[in-house]
Amino acid sequence: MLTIQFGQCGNQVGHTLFSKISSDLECVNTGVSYNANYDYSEDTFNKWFSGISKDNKRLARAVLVDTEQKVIHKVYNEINAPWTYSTKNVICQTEGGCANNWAFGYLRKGYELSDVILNCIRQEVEALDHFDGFLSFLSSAGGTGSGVGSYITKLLREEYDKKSIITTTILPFSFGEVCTQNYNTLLTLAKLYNESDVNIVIENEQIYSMCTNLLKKTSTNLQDMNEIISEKLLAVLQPINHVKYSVNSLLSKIACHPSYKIATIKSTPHVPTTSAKYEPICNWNLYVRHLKQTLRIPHLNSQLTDVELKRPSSSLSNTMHHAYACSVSNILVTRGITTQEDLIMTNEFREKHLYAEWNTIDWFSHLHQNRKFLNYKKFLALITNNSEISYPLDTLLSKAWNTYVHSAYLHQYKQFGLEEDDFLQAFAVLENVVKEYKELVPYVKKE
Ligand SMILES: Nc1nc2c(ncn2[C@@H]2O[C@H](COP(=O)(O)OP(=O)(O)OP(=O)(O)O)[C@@H](O)[C@H]2O)c(=O)[nH]1
Ligand SMILES: [Mg+2]
Repeated sequence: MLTIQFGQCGNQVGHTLFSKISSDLECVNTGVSYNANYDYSEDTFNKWFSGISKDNKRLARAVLVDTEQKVIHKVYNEINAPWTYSTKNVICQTEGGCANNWAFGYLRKGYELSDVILNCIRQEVEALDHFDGFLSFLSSAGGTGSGVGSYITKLLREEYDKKSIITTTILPFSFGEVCTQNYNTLLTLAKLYNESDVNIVIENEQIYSMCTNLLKKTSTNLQDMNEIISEKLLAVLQPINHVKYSVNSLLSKIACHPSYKIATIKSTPHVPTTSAKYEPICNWNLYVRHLKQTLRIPHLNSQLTDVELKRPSSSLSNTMHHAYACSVSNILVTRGITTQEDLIMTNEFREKHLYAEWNTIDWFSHLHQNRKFLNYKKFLALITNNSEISYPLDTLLSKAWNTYVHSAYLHQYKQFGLEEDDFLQAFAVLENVVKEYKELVPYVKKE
């Protein structure tokens, strides 16, 4: 795996992710034998790091890209960590960013930086015996992550047509950030839809609510949010027991149909670090049920509180008939020790009515790792490709369209050569994605 961090958000999220991987490697109480932990550590190292630096730190297999120095300076100069980046992989311009403008990033800066970035990527890839694919981080709202990130993804698709490209896109808060964020998000999601194999979408608003509701933070900052985002990603991406589990096999399962390539990750338990020691540990099946409930959708007349923002609890009734999102596919990843008295049952996720009617094989997989993840006795993540994504995308489309019909801010994009046709194409791509997801029909048992 080669990770690529674009822009402020991409670099900050990527940095937190590597710090978490490092903490995971250093956990002492792993719950497994010395040998099992050795294998896990070795797989982790090979997956994320390219070697050891002169001063004995792990070298992240990451390429850092930004059009301004501030953030890269900050992440690159963190000296107390047991890992670091290769200086040659830091690609950074000195002027002031892409001004929250996708066109500036895509058509100007992306083009300017592309040779340097691709050379750097080639060197990393050529040094590997076995190369799985790319994992990139970017936000859709600014100009660098969204524009340069989309441009480079397009070039990677051309050059590495057989390799997997997983993008992780952070969506902005719905109100109060920058006025061009909806255009940038529209253009990014539409471009990435064509170029990447799967786009893992993370909504900042959801992550913020998880911080306030579950971690009981009085004031939540980006770092707190990045910790949750990293835990979600790593719960899925860290090594799994016994299986030769590659990025490709994950992709083929989660994005098994070319019209549905957006995934989200639900995870549990997230607990305040201050009280982590005293938090009760539930049995596996309660957590599994909790994650299944995150797929519930509200009944017509009742507002459903988002289950991911609640603590797992046995009071969540399973007897009532709920409506569930229609999934293309789901993968459940569980991490921790199981016992005869506390086995993991996944029947609930195998129920056919949760899945699209055409999906008759391989709609659900369960992967497990005995070795504890970070310091969690048990940790679970559900990577899901389901119809619920149509709601935030629909909201985004109508906001972007409202601005577009008034021709607001369009001149900022036109000055870099982005035309109205390009906008209309992006609208068409994303509208089609929304339509496909809305039209998913769950399997119904025939009499
Ligand atoms: N979760 C999270 N979101 C972030 C972080 N930093 C910025 N964002 C979000 O990213 C969006 C802004 O994009 P940036 O990543 O700052 O922009 P950029 O890619 O550097 O592009 P320019 O600065 O315009 O060149 C907003 O929606 C922010 O909420 C972060 O560390 N974590
Ligand atoms: Mg920036």
